[in-house]
Amino acid sequence: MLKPHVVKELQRIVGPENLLAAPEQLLVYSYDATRNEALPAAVVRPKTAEEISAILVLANREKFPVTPRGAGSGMSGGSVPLMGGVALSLERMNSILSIDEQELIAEVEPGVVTGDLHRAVEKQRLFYPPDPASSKFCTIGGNIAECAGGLRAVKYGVTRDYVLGLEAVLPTGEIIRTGARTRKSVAGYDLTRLLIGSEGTLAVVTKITLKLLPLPESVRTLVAFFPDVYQAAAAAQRINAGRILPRALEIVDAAALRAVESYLKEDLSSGAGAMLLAETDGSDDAAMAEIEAIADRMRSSGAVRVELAATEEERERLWKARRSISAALYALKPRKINEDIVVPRSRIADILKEIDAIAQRHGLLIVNFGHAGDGNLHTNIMFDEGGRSKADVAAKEVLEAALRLYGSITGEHGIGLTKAAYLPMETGDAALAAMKKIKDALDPNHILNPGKIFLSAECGVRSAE
Ligand code: 2HG
Ligand code: ZN
Repeated sequence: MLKPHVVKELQRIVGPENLLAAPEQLLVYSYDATRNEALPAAVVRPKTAEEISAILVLANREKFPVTPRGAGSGMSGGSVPLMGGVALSLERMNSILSIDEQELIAEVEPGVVTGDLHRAVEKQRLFYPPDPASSKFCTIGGNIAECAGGLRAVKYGVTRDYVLGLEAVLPTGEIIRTGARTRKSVAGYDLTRLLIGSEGTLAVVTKITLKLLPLPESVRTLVAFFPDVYQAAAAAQRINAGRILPRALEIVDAAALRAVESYLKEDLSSGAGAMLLAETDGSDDAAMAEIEAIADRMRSSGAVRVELAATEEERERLWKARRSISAALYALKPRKINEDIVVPRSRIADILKEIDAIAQRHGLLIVNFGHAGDGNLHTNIMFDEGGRSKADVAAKEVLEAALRLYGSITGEHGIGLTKAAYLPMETGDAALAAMKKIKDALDPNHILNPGKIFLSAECGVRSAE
């Protein structure tokens, strides 16, 4: 509960119509794609950095938590208002402020839907490469908070590689500008990179300067089916090592294929044991030559069927299937823990074997799909209601296996609340302590997104009143 004078003050800052407190409204802002949930005491929908600054100054004075929120499509609980308090929705800050064709930059507000930005810049034959599978509904602000990766990271990198500068409000209310509007700048510490991927714990980002590229002239897409996921992984590894650079290289195992086929009610694979989806881009000739080279490698690596998408509709159909897997898996079991481990790209088959052993040992269904081009696998541990504890043990073993192979516990979804207990396994104590010092320095009262990244007991979070 917030004290009445706090509610009044919040109403004054954002306008009464932008403070929501009805139970059904609170519910809408209580969860994300992990299905974790916690009710905020109120939701505020500010329009400007100045309003956000005033909210955060008030939060420090009155000691209530503030949890920033984009579209709520996150996969690690980052926007769940774990400690109650105020959910700060950036939905009204959703303008594409400018697209500068001379400088190849765009300036946007955090609430812009990523797919809308894609379309807007593509109209001007420009290209914003980061493309999370959720691009239809996720927002740029959330992408920045988690440093989203997505389908084109293998060639083009992740969100952080396209952010030149930010405007952000620090937890104590100061409005800062980081980075520059130029391609180069090394003026002082790189606060832009510090804030990207900080999961809404160090600042609320209010404006983003993005680097754009020229839109590639041509795109070619192919799908290949394999008898099993190990052959698909071996083919992906050969492509990764083969001096060709697709812009996407996705792997999908048999269980994920079956799930998405029944979800979309279409037969993509004629019962195949795994699928690889590859895409190239560039000039007409280059995109075609590269996709043919990839098709050759798929065939010689045991693909039973290799098909080039002949039309834009066919291409769309393939990507729709890929983007639907996350939702489709709920058809297999009512609950899942979805991981986004990363391993060196030459170790994909090795990690799949380890995961298979973990699944066998615990008698669990574990589904794998994801970004084979960058070694970032979505390992989904499926379970029935009541089966959580076994799934948690298996999840920890999956993360340990990734680390043993010199990988990482998260490639693009972030630590949030779902992986907070495991972060020390990857960072070690000294690096974790350094991260906590940064948090303490910028957010001395721990009002901004408490309970995320660090286990709440460790970071001394105060709970909501
Ligand atoms: C994807 O690549 C998303 O589809 C979601 O990152 C992954 O649900 C998942 O495990
Ligand atoms: Zn992904």
